[in-house]
Amino acid sequence: MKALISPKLVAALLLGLLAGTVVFGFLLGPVVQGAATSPSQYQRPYPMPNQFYKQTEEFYVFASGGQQGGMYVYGVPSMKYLSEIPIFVEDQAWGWVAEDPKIRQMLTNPWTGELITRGDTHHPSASKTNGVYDGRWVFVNDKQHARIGRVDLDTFRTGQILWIPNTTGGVHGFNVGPDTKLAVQNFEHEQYPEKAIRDHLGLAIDPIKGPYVAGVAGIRIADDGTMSNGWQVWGPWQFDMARIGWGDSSGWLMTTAYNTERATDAVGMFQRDQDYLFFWNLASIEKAIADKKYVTTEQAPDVPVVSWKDVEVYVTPIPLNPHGLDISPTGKYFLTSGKATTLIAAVDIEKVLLAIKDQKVIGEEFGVKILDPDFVRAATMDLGMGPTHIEFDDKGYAYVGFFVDSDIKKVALGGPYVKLHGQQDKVWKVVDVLPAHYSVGHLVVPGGDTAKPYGKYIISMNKLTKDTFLNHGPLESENHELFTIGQTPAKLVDQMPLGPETHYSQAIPVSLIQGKTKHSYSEAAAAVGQQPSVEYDYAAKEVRVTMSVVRSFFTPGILTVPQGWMVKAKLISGETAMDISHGFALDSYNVSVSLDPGEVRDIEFVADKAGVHWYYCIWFCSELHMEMRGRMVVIPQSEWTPDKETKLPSA
Ligand code: K7E
Ligand code: CUA
Ligand code: CA
Repeated sequence: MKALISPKLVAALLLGLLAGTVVFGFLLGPVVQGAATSPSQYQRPYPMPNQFYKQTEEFYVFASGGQQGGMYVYGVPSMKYLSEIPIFVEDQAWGWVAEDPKIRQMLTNPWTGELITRGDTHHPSASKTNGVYDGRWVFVNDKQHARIGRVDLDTFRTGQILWIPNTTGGVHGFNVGPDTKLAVQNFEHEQYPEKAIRDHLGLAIDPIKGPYVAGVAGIRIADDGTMSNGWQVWGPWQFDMARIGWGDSSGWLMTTAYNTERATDAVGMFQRDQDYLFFWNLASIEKAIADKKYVTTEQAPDVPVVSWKDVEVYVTPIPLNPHGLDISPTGKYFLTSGKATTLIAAVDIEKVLLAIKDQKVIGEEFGVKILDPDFVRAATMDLGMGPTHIEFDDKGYAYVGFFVDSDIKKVALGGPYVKLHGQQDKVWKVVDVLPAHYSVGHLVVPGGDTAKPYGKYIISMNKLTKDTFLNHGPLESENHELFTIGQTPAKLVDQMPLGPETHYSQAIPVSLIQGKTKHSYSEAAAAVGQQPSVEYDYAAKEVRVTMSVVRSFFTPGILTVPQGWMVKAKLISGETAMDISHGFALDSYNVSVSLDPGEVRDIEFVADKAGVHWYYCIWFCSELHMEMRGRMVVIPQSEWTPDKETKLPSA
C-alpha cells in the first residue's frame, strides 16, 4: 500500500521545481485520447418534432456552479441547458437580488449583519426517502461562507439559507442523509474557534503557528424542509468529504481527512504515506448531547459543541490525500481515492464493525483507535493517475474518475455485487475505460449516490475542456460529457459546455419533479383585494406602495417621493398565464427585480437621487412591453409639499 508518488515529488510539484513531462502532464493534461463521436455520426432529429426533447428527457441534472454561487439545471439525455438557480450570489437575471428584503435577509450573516453576495457551491445533495431521491429539495453548501441553501423543486428557487456558526468558512463535504432528517457539513479549513471550544477540546492551539482544530456540523431537517443547526463535533482534524451511511452503514457518519499531518502548508499536508477515513457513531453524538457533555459558544448559545473525545469514533488508514469518498448502493463499501497516488481503497463496513468488536487495532492517535487496514479493506486497487470521485450504477459497477489520466475506469465490485454483474473473475478489476475530455472531477450516475442507482448514464464533469469547443478566450468553459453505460464498452453520446465551475451534481428522474412544478405562484390570488395604494409616513420618512403589475401597466403609474425617503414597494403580479413574467427596473437606481407569474415581491430602496426616473418592465411580455413603464418623481425635500403626494382614485 505504498504511495506511487513520493511526498518529495509532490512537494516539488507543488513548488513548481520540476520541469518536463511530469509537470506538463499535470499542467497541460493528456493528449487527446479516444476521439469523440465524429460530426457525421452526430445527429439531431430534423425536422424537430414538436416537444421532442421534453418527451424524451429522463433526468433533471442539478449541477453546482462553484464560484458562480448557485446551480445549473439541464436535461438528460438531451444535455440541453434549462436554467440557473441563484443561491448564494445575487443574480438579477433570475430575480435573485438583495433589494428584496426576504432575499437580503437570507444572504446576510446573522451574526455580523454583513450582506454576503459571494459564494462557492460544491456538493448538491437531494432529499431522499428510504435512501432514494424523492424530488422535494436539493440542498447545497457554500464552501466559502459555511452556509447551506435549500432549493425547492416546485419552484426551482432557493427557499432557505442556513448559516453555520462557530466557523470562519472553508467547509467542503456536504451530504444529506437517507431520510432527509440529518445533513452533515465538514470544516475543511482548520480553525481557531471561540475560547469555549478551545478549552473544551483541551488541545494546544497556537493562533499563528497552529496546529488548529476543525469538525463536522450536524444539520437537522424538519419534515417541511426547514434546516436548523443541530450540533457540532470538533477535534484535532479537518475533513474533506462527509457521507451519512445507510443500509449496511446505517447510523454511521464517514469523513475523510487529507491533512492528518495537521500542517498549515501544502508540502506539510503530504508528509504522511496514508491519511484517514473516519467512522463516527451518530447515536454516540446524540448521547453525548443528552448526557450534557458539550459546550456552547457566545455566537451560538443553542448549538451543542461536542468533543471528539466524548463520542465513538474510529479511523482506518487510506491512500494519502484522499479526495473521493463514495458509498456503494447497499451501504457496504466505502471507496476512497488518494489524489496523489494511483490507489483506490475499498473499505468494507461489515469488516469495520468486526474490527471494532474484535479490537483489530494497530495503534491510536489522539485517543482514537486505528483499525487495521488489512483487515477492514475488501481491496486496494491500483487504477491510474490522479483519482478523484466515484459513482455506482445499478449493475454492481463502480466508476472512478481520473484527473491526470483524463478517463473513467469502470470497476466490477466484489461481494454481494457479483450476482448483479456476474464478473466473478474480474472483481475489483477494470472492465472498461471511458475517455474524457479532459481531467475528470466529479461523476454523476443518476441515483449513483443512493441506495438505488438508476444507472443507464454517466456524466463526466471535466475540470478542463481545452480544444473541445470553440475557444472563447483564455477562460474556457467546463465540459459535461454524457456516456451510456447500459453496455460495455460505454459510449460517449454528447458533450456540453457549461459555465464555471461545476463540482458535484444530482440527476433526478423527471417523473419525480415534472408533475409538481408550478407555472405560477398562488400568492397573487391571496393578495387579491389588496388594491394599489400609496401611503406617506412623515415620521418614518417612508413611502409604502402596493403596486399592481399586469400586462401592460404598473399601477400606480406615477410615484412621487421626497428625496432621501425609503421606498417600500410590494409588487403584485396579476398574471396567471404560463411564462408571462414582468419586472421592475428603475432608471439610474441599483434596483431591478423580476416577477414570475403570480409572484408577489417586496423591494426596498432609498430614493436618494432627485429627478424623473422611469421604472420599466424587463421582460418582453406583450406587444405593449415597451409601453409598460411608469415614473418615480423624486423631489428635493425643500421643494416637497404634501399636495405633491401620489393620489390614487379610490376603488
Ligand atoms: Cu472534487 Cu468540492 Cu467534490 Cu470539486 S470537489 S471536483
Ligand atoms: Cu411586462 Cu414587459
Ligand atoms: Ca496528508
